[in-house]
Amino acid sequence: KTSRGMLYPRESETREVRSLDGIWNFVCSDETNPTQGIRDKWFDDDLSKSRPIIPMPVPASYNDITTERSLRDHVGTVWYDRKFFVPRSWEKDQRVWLRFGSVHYEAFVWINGESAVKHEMGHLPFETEVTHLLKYGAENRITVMCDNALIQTTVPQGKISEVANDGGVTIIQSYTFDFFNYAGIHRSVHLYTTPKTFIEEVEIQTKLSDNNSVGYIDYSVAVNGTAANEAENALYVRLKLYNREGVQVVNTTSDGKLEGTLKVSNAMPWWPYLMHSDPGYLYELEIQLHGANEQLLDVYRLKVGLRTLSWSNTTFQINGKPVYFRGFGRHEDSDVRGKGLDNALMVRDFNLIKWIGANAYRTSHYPYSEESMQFADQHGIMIIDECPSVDTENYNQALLDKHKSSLEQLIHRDRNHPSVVMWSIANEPRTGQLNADTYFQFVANYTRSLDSSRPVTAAIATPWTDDKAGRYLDIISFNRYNAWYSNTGRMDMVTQRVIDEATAWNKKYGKPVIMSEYGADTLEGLHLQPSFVWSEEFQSEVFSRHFKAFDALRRKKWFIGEFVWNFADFKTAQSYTRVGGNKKGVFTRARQPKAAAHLLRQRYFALGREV
Ligand code: GCB
Repeated sequence: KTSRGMLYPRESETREVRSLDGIWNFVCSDETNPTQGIRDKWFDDDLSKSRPIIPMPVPASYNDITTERSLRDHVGTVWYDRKFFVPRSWEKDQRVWLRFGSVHYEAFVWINGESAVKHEMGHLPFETEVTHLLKYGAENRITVMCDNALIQTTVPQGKISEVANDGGVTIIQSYTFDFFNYAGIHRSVHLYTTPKTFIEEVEIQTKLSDNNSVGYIDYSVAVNGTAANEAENALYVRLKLYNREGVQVVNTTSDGKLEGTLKVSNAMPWWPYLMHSDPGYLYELEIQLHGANEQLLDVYRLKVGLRTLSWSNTTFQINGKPVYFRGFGRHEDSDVRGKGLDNALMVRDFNLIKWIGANAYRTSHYPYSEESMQFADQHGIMIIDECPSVDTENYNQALLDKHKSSLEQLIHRDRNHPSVVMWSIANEPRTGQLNADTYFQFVANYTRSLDSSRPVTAAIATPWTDDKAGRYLDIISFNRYNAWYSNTGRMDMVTQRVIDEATAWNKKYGKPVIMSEYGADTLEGLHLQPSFVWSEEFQSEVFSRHFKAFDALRRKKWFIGEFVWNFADFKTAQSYTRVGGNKKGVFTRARQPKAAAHLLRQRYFALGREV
């Protein structure tokens, strides 16, 4: 089943948006009795009526807000609620929608005690119409139950077990992926209105003429609501395109159809950062929905970047020019708020990305906020957009269905972003396992059936000799930790091994190759000369040894990118290999540079200037 709607909530002449962000009431359920709240109908009344509540910020992960280990490590359900008013004016000729940017992992939502929506999967938005559930000109209550349990058929997978502890038994959540399983209401909660008949979906595809002087925007609009059913033929759209200076460059109507192509002369192409003096150029597309008698029904605006993607067995091109990716794997992660959306952090991160001269990142290992995707569009940062499948194993049909659903939701959400240049269908799946072959054939083909305008990749760590998934990909990405997980400390065993492995992947599949992860854990301020694991010297030296390999590889056209692991230090589950988390960041968790950042900056700017 494909999702519908999900346009980013934006105000317009016909739409209002209200945020429900703020401090909510919060209750943590008993781990051994996770369904108690459902049985006892906690959604029927204020959570604060019968039990002690803690104040909880939204958006934020709940794990690191209090000082309690039990909440940080909680497994199972937690509850949130809050009150809000809905103006009387929303009762007439409107629909009201409730939209969550993301809740990890599973969400159940009630409005005034009535079930409103359920959603499974973190990092992806969901919404529902709540027109009929609201009290207008009055106070309302929203209740959310969130469940963070990961099992073998969730994306990502995890395992739950009962283990004896000092006093009895305890529930343990285990997972193999290397980042903390933060949970809660991670992104903004919005109420927004649309007219009764409204623009439900907008899909665009852009391309440029051969000399990049003319842009084309294929658009298709889906309409829903009363008039859509009654008089579909009377509906049409008027499209106006404005350039960045606000000058209207196209104004056209669709004559009874809801799709067509706009032609933009003297086009300003969307270019990646440092590839042009004016990267990230965006137009604004205004979509007006008109009904019978030319009545204006709805207006929605969308940023559009004009660019062409093309790829072959040897290259990847934007607007006809070969692209070499230089960037990072990242995480949405920071002190206190965990994976909660934070505008200050997001803007700081983009400033650092530009400071260091990167032109790309991969949204390892799940979809990032819509706000950050918009920011990447604006700044010309290319995104390899990854679904939440990480460390996939024990392939089964239920898992496949959910994996496909995660891609459907991701592509549905992100297909209009010029910054998104590739889909990553998994990180480090166990692609040596027998069933991996057909499993990834299904996943890759499904992805192409949803969007054939972008290449498909996956970040693979299985040795190339054993891998069974690469033949279904357009671009091969591989993760490898020379001098860290293999041949620890051996600086003399990096360069040739990187060259050999990249070459072997290319030989095996005949596709372009990216090194999507390499790096070393580095404790800021630890200095050891000659370099020694965990020191700043070590990280810098590991980088330089890789740079040598990349420079040799770049002479072959098929080697198209290098991504450091990781942009910044981040939290993980507790383990003896992690000192306060994964420290492979080029920046600290507080977003300050380590020594290697300065080295990387020299390289990334030099690479950026070459094009
Ligand atoms: C990997 C994973 C990444 C880990 C990294 C590491 O291969 O893709 O999630 O954090 O290695 O540092 O171990």
